[in-house]
Amino acid sequence: MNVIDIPAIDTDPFNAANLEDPGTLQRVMREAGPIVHLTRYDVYAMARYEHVHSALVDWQGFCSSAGVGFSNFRKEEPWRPPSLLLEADPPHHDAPRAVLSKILGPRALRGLREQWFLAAQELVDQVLEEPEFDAVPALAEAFPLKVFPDAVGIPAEGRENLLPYGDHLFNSFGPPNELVAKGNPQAADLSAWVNAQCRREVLTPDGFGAAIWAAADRGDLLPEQAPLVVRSLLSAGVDTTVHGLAAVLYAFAGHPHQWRKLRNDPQLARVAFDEAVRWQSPVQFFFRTAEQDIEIGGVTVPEGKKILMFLGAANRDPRRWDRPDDFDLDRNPSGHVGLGMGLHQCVGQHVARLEAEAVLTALARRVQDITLVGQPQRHHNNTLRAFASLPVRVTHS
Ligand code: HEM
Ligand code: OVM
Repeated sequence: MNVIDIPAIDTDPFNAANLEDPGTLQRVMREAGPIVHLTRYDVYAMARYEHVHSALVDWQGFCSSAGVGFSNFRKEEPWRPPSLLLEADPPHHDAPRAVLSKILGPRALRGLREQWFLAAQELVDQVLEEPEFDAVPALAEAFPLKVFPDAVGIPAEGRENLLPYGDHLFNSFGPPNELVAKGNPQAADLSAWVNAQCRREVLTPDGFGAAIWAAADRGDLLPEQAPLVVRSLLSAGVDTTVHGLAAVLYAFAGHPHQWRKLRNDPQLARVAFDEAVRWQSPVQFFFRTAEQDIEIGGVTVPEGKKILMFLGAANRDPRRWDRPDDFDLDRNPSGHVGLGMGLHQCVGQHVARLEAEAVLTALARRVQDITLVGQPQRHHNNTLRAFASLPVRVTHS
């Protein structure tokens, strides 16, 4: 089989209708075959769990160093210096990855647990003073912004730049459409601010940022790598958890029976977070680039071509998941690809889970019912399945 035999799909995954509701396109792409050709952009795409999973673990065939967005760094100048983690292959990927894995690992996070649980209780107590509120600003944004920048160790000033920077960065992994154009005028200023927060002098001595610089002192990183590794935290660590938390709050607001399960057994908080990440897939896709001509499901993708890996579609593939569209705490969501898989699997996942666990535990203590009192509003982003607003009403003790 050659290119002309690969199912062709002309739909734009990045148009407003598909960003608003990607379910139909996800199904069409899964049903069309193991790999499809998105003719509008001349890129390939995979949407079935089996194939997305195998490509994610095959870093030699499907490389990241040409960028994990639409733009091919071998042909186009990247808009910012490439990430030493996300946009790198072994052997360059190895040292930065080893450093961050340790700094963000479960053992290292033990020291933050108590603090973050207290911060979540405080925030929840304050939010519950009103019976109705918008859970996006009040919880999904407020909690990560309350704990994460402090944990990295950046100064208080300018933190309002974090979400706009992430929003533009995640848009920039898509094609150069109007969402990217809308962010372009601010991109240089936001980037300059973020880069300035990665300098050793501005970071507090006890945070993740200082730990990265200490790794450079030990020789685990080159000194010039340290600021870029700090930048990865500020790039990937905020918007993702905001929309991850929004996803789990949205899930519970629409599934009162599942909320009762969590209340009866708050230990389910972690499963709930992973199930929400599977169900919503806050990061919808990343690209890879074919390192050589590569065979997938009987067809050949030519060397150098970009391949979109539709994490959100794989996470709802009925070939892999029973009743994939149900949010259900009784299922085992492990193996979902919402945090990636293989070498690049989210190095911040323990941070994300700890944030979610803190917020859900604090809510489960006090909230009997959480229900939507208006239509949730989506925020359109080329990569993120994001929320602008989640109006909820709660009854609580
Ligand atoms: C990698 C999603 C939270 C930092 C990834 C990848 C995904 C992902 C899908 C894989 C990228 C690939 O395979 O190309 C998410 C989601 C999150 C989340 C859905 C929250 C719900 C975080 C947090 C941090 C973080 C809190 C930082 C503290 C990173 C970094 C990478 C990464 C640095 C690159 C790792 C590498 O290439 O080795 N994340 N992430 N993420 N994530 Fe996360
Ligand atoms: C990075 C980075 C940026 C965005 C996302 C991400 C989801 C990583 O700069 O390393 O992972």
